[in-house]
Amino acid sequence: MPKPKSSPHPWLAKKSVSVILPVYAEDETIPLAVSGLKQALGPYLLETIAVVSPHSPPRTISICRSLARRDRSFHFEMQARNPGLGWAVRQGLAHARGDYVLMMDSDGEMDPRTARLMLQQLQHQPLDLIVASRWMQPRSLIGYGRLKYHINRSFQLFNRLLFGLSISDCSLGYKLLSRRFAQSAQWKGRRHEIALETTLRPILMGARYVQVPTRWTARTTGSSKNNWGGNFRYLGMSLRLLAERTMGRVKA
Ligand SMILES: Nc1nc2c(ncn2[C@@H]2O[C@H](COP(=O)(O)OP(=O)(O)OP(=O)(O)O)[C@@H](O)[C@H]2O)c(=O)[nH]1
Ligand SMILES: [Mg+2]
Repeated sequence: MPKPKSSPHPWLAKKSVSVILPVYAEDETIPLAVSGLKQALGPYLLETIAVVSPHSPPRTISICRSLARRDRSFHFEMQARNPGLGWAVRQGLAHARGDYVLMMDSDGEMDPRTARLMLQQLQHQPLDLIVASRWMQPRSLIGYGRLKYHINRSFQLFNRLLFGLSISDCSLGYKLLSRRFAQSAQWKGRRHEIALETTLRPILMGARYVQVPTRWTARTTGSSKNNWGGNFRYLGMSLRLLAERTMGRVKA
């Protein structure tokens, strides 16, 4: 497997990564995500934990089972608590064994090559969280609706001001987080707002963080499970975390 180009810092050389891949009614994008991440993470990849919704169609489940049969580092897990993406991500985080967990979607919208950029950040400084941002470079959102674009942009600004963040994207579910934070945080998100919580909560807990640029491309197969009402759950999560912080209840 290819090693990252520059030689790793001795500290980084010993680190391992568990990938958490939530899956609900996807098909050919799953093996593409798995192979893309294998290439990007190379020898640092310890395991991929696919947490599959039991409401997925049989084809999705059979693709994941067959990946698990062929590859010992690919673990198939049926999602135990339902419904909701948040439960799936939390299940994966709880079972991860690597020093870091990489969270990425399985629907083909995220670029697996960004995972290598995240790892490279660890060569220079000790970090707990590296988030992928769609807002660092122009034209990084392909196929994103105009209204969604403006709402998302305003929401990022809102959170930056609310929490004094130095990152431009706090709601994307694509990031590398140290297992220490992943398994000590008191996660509350049950649905898609988990994508926001897995960035904000560790930061409020004191995680050292940076961002790297990524490109997001709208899915060409399947459909999003995130409906418009779900946007209010993101707002609810921001307010919940603000309240927790104000009351000194964000446990480190
Ligand atoms: N296990 C599990 N996976 C889920 C669930 N809901 C969504 N997913 C997966 O989580 C990822 C993100 O879900 P999407 O519904 O595409 O949501 P999104 O990308 O945040 O929203 P959009 O920006 O609207 O596409 C995809 O890979 C889905 O297959 C769920 O309830 N359980
Ligand atoms: Mg999606």
